[in-house]
Amino acid sequence: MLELYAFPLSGNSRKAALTLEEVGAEYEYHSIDLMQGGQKQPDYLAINPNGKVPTLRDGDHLLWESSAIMLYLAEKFPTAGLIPTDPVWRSKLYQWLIWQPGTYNPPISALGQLLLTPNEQQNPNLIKQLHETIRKNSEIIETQLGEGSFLLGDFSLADIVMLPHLNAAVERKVELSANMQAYLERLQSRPSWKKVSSMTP
Ligand SMILES: N[C@@H](CCC(=O)N[C@@H](CS)C(=O)NCC(=O)O)C(=O)O
Repeated sequence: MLELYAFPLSGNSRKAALTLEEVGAEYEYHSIDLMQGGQKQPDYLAINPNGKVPTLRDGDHLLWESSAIMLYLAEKFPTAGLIPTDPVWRSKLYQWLIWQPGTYNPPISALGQLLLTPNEQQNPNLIKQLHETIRKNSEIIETQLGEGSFLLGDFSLADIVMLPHLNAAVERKVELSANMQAYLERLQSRPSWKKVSSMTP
C-alpha cells in the first residue's frame, strides 16, 4: 500500500494528499508533527534527508518533493486523467507545477511567517507589499482561467497544486477577485479537499 508521510496543515503535504484522493488510491497517512520537530528525527531523515514533508513510499520506492509525488501518482493512475496527454498541454502543466512553488507560494509563506510574529513587531509595509505581490500573481492565474473552470480546461494537477496555498492566501486575508474566489470555491467543493482539509495533526 502507498504510504504518505506528511503534516495535515502543511500546504505541500496537502498537494500530495489531494492527489492521492483524486486518483482514488488506497494509502496510509503517517502524520509527521512539524510542531514537535518530527521532520528532523533520525527515522524521518532516513527517508527524507531534507527534513521536510511530504514523502511518499511505494514499496521500495521513496519519493520526496510534492510536485514529483503528484506527477508520480498521476502517471501511476492514468485513468484519473490528471495529466494532459497532448505534449503542449502537458508542458503547460509542468509550467504551473514549477511556477506554483517557485513564484506563487513564497510570498504566501512569507506572509504566514510574518503573521506569526506579535502584532507590535509586525511591519505593515512589508505585509502590504506581500499582499500586492500575491494579488498580482493571482491575476496571472485568473488570466489563464479566462472564462474556463480549470487552468488547463479539464481539472488537472495544475489545479491541485494551486489549491492549498490559494486557500492559505485567503486565510491570511489576501483579497481575491470574484473570479478567483469562485475558482477557489470550485476547488474547495471537491470531496478530496473536504477530506484533506479536515485532517488534524
Ligand atoms: N519543495 C518541497 C518543500 C517542502 C516543505 O517546505 N515542507 C514544509 C511544510 S509545507 C516543511 O516540511 N517544513 C518544515 C521544515 O522546514 O522544517 C516540496 O514541495 O515538497
